This record gives sequence, C-alpha cells and structure tokens, in this order.
Amino acid sequence: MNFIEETVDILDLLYKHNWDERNGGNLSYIIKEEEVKSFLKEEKVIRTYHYDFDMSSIVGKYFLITGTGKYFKNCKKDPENNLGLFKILDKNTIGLLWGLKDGGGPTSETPTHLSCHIERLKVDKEHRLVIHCHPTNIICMSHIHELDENSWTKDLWKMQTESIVVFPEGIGVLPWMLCGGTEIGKATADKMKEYRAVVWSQHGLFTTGKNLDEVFGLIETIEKAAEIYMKIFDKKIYQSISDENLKELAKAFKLTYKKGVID
Ligand code: 2HA
Ligand code: ZN
Repeated sequence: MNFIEETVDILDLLYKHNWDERNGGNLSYIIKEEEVKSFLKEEKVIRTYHYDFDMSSIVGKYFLITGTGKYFKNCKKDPENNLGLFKILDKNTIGLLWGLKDGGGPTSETPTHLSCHIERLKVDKEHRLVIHCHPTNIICMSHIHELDENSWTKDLWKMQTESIVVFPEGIGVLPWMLCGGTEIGKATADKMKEYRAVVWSQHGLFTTGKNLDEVFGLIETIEKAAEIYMKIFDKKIYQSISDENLKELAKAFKLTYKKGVID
C-alpha cells in the first residue's frame, strides 16, 4: 500500500467512528522524499498558498493534507479530489504538487497543523503526523470538566489502566478559541512542546505522532477514557485506580510520566 492508500483507510475509520462528521476534522502527514519520488513522475507546482507564520524549519518537506470543506467520508473513494500533496516552498509558501483536483485548497486548519509539525519535530525526530478530529466524549467532557490540564490528565489516567501507558505525558487543554487561524495555531503548537494531544474545548482534539497507527491509537485511547468518564462521573463510585496504582503502572512500564499530577 502506498501512503495515500494507508491514509485514506485511517480517514475512513475516523469517519466510521463518528469522530469526523460532515467536513469535520483534518489530517497532515509528512511524506518521505523517496515516497514522493516513486509516486510523482515529475514535481510541478499546480497552485501556491501563503501563510503569515515562519515555516523556515520545514522548507523542502512534503505533506499530504486534507482539503478544506472536504468530507472524510469521501476520501477513500476519491483521494485525488479530497487530499493534496504539498511541498513547503519557502518560509511563507506551500505549493500543491498533486490532488485537490477540483481546485480546492488545503484545510482551514493548515496554520495549526504546520505549527504543530514545527514544534513536534523539535522534540521528536521521528514525528510525522497531525490529526484533528471531533470525538464526542472529549467534546462532552470539555463542557462539564474544569479546564485544568493536570485535573484532565488525572481523571483520564484513572478511567482505565491503559491511559497512563499510552499518554504518560498527559493531555493539553485549550479553552474555546476561534478555529481556523494562526492564533489558535500558535496556542496549540505551544502545548505540543509538552503533549502529543491537545483538547480544543467544545470542538475536538489535536493529536500528533510518528505514524497512522500510533496517532489513531492515541485518539482511540483518549476518547475511550473520556467515554468511561462520561458514563460514570455522576454515579456512585465504589472503587477506582488510586494514585499508588498509577505509580505502580509507571514503574512496571518504565514510564516517564507528567510530574505534578499524582505526586
Ligand atoms: O475542517 O474540523 O476545525 C473542519 C474542522 C475545522
Ligand atoms: Zn474541527
């Protein structure tokens, strides 16, 4: 399978999980030069797009990016209209090399995506992927839970044994902000210095990682913890995972976990 086939499989799964209704959600994936070379006969810039933030550190890199207004539901049957392959041409310009055949542009959240890539590459050389989606229980939780990150992290860790193992660094949380611009992009990227997952209150989730399986797995695990939270938070609790249990897990799995949450 090539990178397009692998990506549309994941977009399809995200849609089927009900995390990307209508045109909700977007994805951007760093594609290796050799993969681009074997996919495109020649590199020709079809259209360019300009952004007012500094992309110097990623100039020359290739990105597969979902299109603005496009539906994840349709990506698998028609990748060439719904996705675009871009190259970062200079510090403010990206060029379309393939896709978005009907003339569309990259996702409105492109500033946030590229800002997150820039930050994650500073802390993880293997980083390649950003996925934004609208998982129901994460959105629910952002209505009824205080926005403090340590408190979110602790509650999600305590919902199921796997949470601290999958996201030991915890979860970032932003209050409601206007989406689609460079300001929310900066705020999200700033959180990405520390976290691979950031909640956009009353909107959804931004997640990052090395590959499609890792990021999809991160979304599944976080959303499942939020689902358990929503099912039990107002019930009488008889027993739960204690701070001591979380420390036992951290020791057994040799986790470097976020300090200040359980100690
Ligand atoms: O592109 O999800 O945040 C649709 C969105 C915007
Ligand atoms: Zn969104």
